[in-house]
Amino acid sequence: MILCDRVGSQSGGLSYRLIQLMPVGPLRDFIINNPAKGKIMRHWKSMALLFVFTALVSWPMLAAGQVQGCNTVTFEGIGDYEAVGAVTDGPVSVLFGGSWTAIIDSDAPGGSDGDFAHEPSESTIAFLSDQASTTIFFVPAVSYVDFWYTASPQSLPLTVTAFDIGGVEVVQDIGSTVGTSSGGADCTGDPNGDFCLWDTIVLYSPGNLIASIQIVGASTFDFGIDDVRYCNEPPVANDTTTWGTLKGSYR
Ligand SMILES: [Ca+2]
Ligand SMILES: [Ca+2]
Ligand SMILES: [Ca+2]
Repeated sequence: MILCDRVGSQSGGLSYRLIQLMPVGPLRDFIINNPAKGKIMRHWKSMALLFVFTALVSWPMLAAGQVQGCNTVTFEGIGDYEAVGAVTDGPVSVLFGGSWTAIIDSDAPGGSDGDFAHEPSESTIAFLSDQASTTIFFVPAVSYVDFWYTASPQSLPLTVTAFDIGGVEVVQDIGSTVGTSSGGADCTGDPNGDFCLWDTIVLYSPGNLIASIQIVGASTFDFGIDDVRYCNEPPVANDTTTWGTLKGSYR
């Protein structure tokens, strides 16, 4: 609501009119509601940002086919307890809601109290510091998303749902692997870290329909994610031929 107030105070300026032009859906909600983006919007860069987002969302046929191969958000390089924010690598921007926060392993330089181990890409992962803004957007939309997660038993099952640009559910996956040694996972730290066992979530919806995803824990949000990979087509595995057999076999 911060951005909404600020935009409103501009008495119908260009930023406000651009937002109104965007299709109603989760991306529009993100720009309006995300506090981190609200700060950005106060500056002149907001104009360029809005033009890019509006163009990408308004011309999906143009955007489709621009993604070649896959890209991965590793969270490396983001500071301890810094908001993840927007990550652009190639033609797709991945926008993490303001609740997504980077955290560095306590065993690694720059880390403080990251209580995890054996992260897929050392030594930074992301977790939800609260539940205020938890959606992850892909602009433009993609066909395939996978990522690694580690979770406490209280957070399981993790329900991961993908939505199209209109907010309609397109595909869902469930994570049920206990990731903490204190919760019974057969793993140790590196040398420290209770969250030490990782498993994968895979979402596939042909036709570049995945515009956003939501990750919801059962009774808590005590989980972390790493290596969020996104593609226009499922990655080719070593000796598998369909995406359904990829899970747990291609990494
Ligand atoms: Ca560790
Ligand atoms: Ca580590
Ligand atoms: Ca990482």
